[in-house]
Amino acid sequence: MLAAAAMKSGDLVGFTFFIGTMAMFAASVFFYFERQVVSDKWKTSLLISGLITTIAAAHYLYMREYWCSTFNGTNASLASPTEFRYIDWLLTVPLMCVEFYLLLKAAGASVNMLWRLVGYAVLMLVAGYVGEVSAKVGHPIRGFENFGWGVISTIGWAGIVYEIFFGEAKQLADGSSDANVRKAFNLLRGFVLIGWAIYPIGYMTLPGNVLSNSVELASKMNVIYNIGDAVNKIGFGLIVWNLAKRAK
Ligand SMILES: *C/C=C(C)/C=C/C=C(C)/C=C/C1=C(C)CCCC1(C)C
Repeated sequence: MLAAAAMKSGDLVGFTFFIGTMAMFAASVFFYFERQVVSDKWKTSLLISGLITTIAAAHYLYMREYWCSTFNGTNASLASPTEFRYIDWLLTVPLMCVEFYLLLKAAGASVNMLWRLVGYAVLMLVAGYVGEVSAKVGHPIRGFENFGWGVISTIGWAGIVYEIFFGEAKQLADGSSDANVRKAFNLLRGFVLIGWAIYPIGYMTLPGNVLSNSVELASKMNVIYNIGDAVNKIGFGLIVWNLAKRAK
């Protein structure tokens, strides 16, 4: 069933779904193999890196199928694989929170901190999902509604940013005696601040939102999301891998 949808020529978005699938698979293989040779201390972290890209790879197979089978030849298809996208994120973003927890565990990270991060992530994603669906139904205030849910979602993201730039996570990292941990923490939180900002830009291209040109395009948004996923999921994993490689 997965192989049924051929990519039609001119489908640039479908192309990015294909590349995304392969990049996520390749990154997964890399993280699993490298996990064998790093110090025991970071094996769980590398396993999580691999799970993040594997979950994404599986969802990309479905999203690619969905996209390619509904593509109408003009790149103006409205059929965005919203459900697969958000199920993927609902699994992988909490796992990224787990990466922060594992990184700071030796410095004293509490399970409470992990739950706070996961709670913010769930708020961010549930509000984003509702907002994206509201952009599809086509009632007169949908742009307003879509924008409003985007604002609520941003509060969740801001919670995570607060936690790692000012909250408990930051304090723990500052207190860590391991310079490699401090460095990895700084890089990972840079991804959350800058890399994750790619997603709201994609969201704002939805019909009625601020970057929309009022044409019904789901294609721009999906290209932006696909770039965001490649940067953030593989980038996050590589930082954890680099940390694990340096550890004695
Ligand atoms: C691997 C997937 C990741 C790292 C996904 C991250 C997603 C976001 C940071 C999404 C954020 C959003 C907003 C901040 C506002 C608009 C709605 C969202 C869900 C696109």
